[in-house]
Amino acid sequence: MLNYDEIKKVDPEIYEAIMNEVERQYHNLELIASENIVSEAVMEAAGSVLTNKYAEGYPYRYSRKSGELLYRLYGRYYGGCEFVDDVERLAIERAKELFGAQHANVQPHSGSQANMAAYFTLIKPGDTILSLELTHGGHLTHGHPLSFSGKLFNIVPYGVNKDTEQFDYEMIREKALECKPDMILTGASAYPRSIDFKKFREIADEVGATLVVDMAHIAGLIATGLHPNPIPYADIVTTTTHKTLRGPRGGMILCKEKYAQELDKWVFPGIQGGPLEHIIAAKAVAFKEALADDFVVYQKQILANAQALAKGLIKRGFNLVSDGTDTHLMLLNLGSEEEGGPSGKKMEGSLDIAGITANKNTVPFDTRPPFVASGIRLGTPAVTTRGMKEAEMDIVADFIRKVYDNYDDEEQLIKIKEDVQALCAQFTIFEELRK
Ligand code: DSN
Repeated sequence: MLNYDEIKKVDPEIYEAIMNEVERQYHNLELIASENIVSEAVMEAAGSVLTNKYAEGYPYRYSRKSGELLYRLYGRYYGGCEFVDDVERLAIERAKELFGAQHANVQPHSGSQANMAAYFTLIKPGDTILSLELTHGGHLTHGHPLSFSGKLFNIVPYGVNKDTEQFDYEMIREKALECKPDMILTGASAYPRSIDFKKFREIADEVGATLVVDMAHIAGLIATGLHPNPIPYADIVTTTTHKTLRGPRGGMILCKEKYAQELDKWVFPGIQGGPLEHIIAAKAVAFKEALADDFVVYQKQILANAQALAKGLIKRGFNLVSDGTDTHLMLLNLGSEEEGGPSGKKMEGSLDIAGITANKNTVPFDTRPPFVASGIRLGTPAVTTRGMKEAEMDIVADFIRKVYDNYDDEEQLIKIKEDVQALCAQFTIFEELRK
């Protein structure tokens, strides 16, 4: 049972901030596509005594003679690791089972660190990466000039087709033939369509590149077979564990056995020091939940809700990038500055006043800068965890239309908030904490 009595006594200021966040999460409609609400079991593991333990190293090492994986042999730089070894081994085994991978490293503190370790395993500074442009749905670590990726590697971006706003594999192939990348990177933070990893593998093979897939957003869909699995095609797959996968905030890397030792060395000691064993325990719990039969029911509902929300928005006159979605997320295209109407930034602020949490996002070929942007990204993982279904998604689409129609009218936005909160109150969370 969740209980924050000790924090209340020891540090009332932090207690107050946490309780304010509890109320915010309870009352607001959470539509940020990369967020979710973890189970109490995941939270308990994340808040456990494992936070006290140093465990630099790994719970196993390879036999020099046979190359065979041997557990519990001199893998750590600290004593007393026998129980965190159990935790990390369980997380590794469950991750491998969940995605059908040969090797898993569950130590990356984040998706960014997972990506960094993956790149360093396959390529060296100065090498060329062909990756998805940020403004077309890519991620900062896929080559933005301010990220390590853009600073250390030669980045050649690919985008979506202007007409379909979807990947055009022939266009990507031509780009690859032109720039001869050392590595091709796919996966996205704001691409609503299914990705054909087989096609990416074929392109990589044709130009002699390695292939990395960042599946962070769609990991839950992949784990349940609702999106094609990149494992058979990619040299290395990276992910976060907290999005559709519904685990704690953190990262993970999956790869073929031939990269395992090099990759592990890049995570530790290459990039990180001591692993966060309490978070690794929470990852293990989340993986167990994801291996259970009802997780596929949850993921199917995420998709059904995304379809219902997209339909509700289109019905109310909105344009969606690529006209819809195959996944948990969609992008509202609010139009350019010349067309009038709110920017992504403005709409994000108006939604916030109405109790709806979402984020501004560039749309393909956006003419506004990323911090202003012409789109809003919406996702259904968190509302689905709360228990909402298709009927509620139509109501949510209606809220969003009302916010759009009144984006500059604070009084109206506050009225909409009352309805938003009434809907959220029907799908309770954190009951014990709020008593
Ligand atoms: N920042 C994450 C997202 O919102 O998609 C990606 O890491």
